[in-house]
Amino acid sequence: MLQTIQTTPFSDQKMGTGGLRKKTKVMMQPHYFENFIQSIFNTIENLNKKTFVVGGDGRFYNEIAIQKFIKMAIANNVSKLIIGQNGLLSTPASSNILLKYKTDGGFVFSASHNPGGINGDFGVKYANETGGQIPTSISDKIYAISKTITEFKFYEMEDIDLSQLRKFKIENTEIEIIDSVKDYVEMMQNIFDFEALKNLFARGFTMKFDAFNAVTGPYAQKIFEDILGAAKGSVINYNPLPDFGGKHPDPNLTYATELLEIMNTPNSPDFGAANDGDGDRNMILGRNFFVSPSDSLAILTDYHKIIPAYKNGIYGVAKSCPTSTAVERVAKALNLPYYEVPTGWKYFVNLMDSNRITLCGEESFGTGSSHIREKDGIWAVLFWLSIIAKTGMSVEEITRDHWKKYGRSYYLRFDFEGLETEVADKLMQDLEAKLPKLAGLKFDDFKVETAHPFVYNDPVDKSSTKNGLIVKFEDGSRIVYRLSGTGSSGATLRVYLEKYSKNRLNEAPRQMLDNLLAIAMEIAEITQRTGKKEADIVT
Ligand code: G16
Repeated sequence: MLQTIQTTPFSDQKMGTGGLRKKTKVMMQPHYFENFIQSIFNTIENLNKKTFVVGGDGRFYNEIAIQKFIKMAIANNVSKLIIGQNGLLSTPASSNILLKYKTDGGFVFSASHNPGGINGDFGVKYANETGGQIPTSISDKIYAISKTITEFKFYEMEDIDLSQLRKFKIENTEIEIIDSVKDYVEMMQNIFDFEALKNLFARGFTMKFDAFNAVTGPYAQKIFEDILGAAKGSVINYNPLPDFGGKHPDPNLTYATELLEIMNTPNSPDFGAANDGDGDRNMILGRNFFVSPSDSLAILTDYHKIIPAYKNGIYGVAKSCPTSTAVERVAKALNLPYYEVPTGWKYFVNLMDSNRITLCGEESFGTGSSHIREKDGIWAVLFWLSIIAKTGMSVEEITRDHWKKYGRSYYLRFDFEGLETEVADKLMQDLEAKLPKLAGLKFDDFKVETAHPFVYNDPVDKSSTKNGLIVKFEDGSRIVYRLSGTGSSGATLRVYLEKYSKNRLNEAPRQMLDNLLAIAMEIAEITQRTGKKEADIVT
């Protein structure tokens, strides 16, 4: 039965860098989710002609959110929904389906790498027909509507069984429940040389992939174990669970403890990797060896010609501003067009759509290419496995070889979490005001060359975005300050440090960056303003 339900607006439904992300309990408030979805629907014309892809990473509230979404889509007369079996779809799989079947948008219910459960986070990622997350112009519109919304449409009915692959119609809405994994696997088979990868595993190569009990388990088991022949048990924590089995599905040195323990033993597997909750982020490990995401992007770029999909060349490459400059050196050496964009995958999308770039990546463990319009965790793993299969080198050898050729960007990110929003905003404002006075100043051995906000002028849509503050030193070292856009409460200050060396290749990053960290703390008055003497998380 169709219902129009009266509601009152919420004031906090502004999307961040990864969609709308909130504490699960905030999302569970009566009408909170419904208001947001209706606000999106209200920005879309001719819903009766639109098809949307729908899925999630399996976290707590996923099932309820999907059922609500279906009922609202029917009530809003949406033409068709393509839904992942059991409500599961990784973000990259959703982007692929969205593009492959030429649909009008996609919804992934996930708070990405943030923890799940009733005391964790929940989120909505909304992509449009580009396959990527919507531009700011649209999210601003949705936010404006969410602040004045007075009613939403709902179709009262029994929940739908999402466990069977089938196609049916309710009122005017066609619903198709599809295999969540099949199209994604086909896409990967079209990009990589699966025969070469099968041979690698046939030769006894070993790996562990940690899916953190989130959405990538079924994708990873199918690809690595069933198709490529990796030993059973190569994929750990493969079962998507509502609370991720208590794990924090953030693939980095802080949270991937189980995998790190496995990889840091003398008899470890040859290769280790992890993906985040919704499968768009990746971490790459060798035996007792970590590859920084910035280096990973540079290395993949350098080796692109060995991958069938890129063997005839790539358009260009891009990184987000805080990502290290390693990839810039590769782009220069290979004579590739190179771009630096603000943090947020959506900024890469225009560059991909206009054939300016093929590969791109971010320090925040995201790497991808124009095969879809999101970053892609399993794609990055297959790319690394392909390099190993081709060169016969280990992860560590490949990375050290890269440093020998190009020099090394020592790189770390320091996160100061749980700050009061006003304190964090004021710190950034005051720092920005101070930047012009920093040029020419000397801190220890570091002389400031330039200090300015990062401003990006999009070459395609001509929009201008300011995000982050950069202090660059004469030796090429950089400090970048930025507030996170993916938190669910309070503010997180991120401080990104980079120091380049052509010859010193074997130092511990922390040692190389300690002086710079002290300078970064001093310039932004971090301790005085936040009370924190050190970062909460270092990655
Ligand atoms: C999202 C965006 C990424 C971006 C990240 C930044 O990632 O999709 O492009 O790098 O946020 O996070 P923050 O603003 O906290 O630094 P995800 O994986 O959370 O969707």
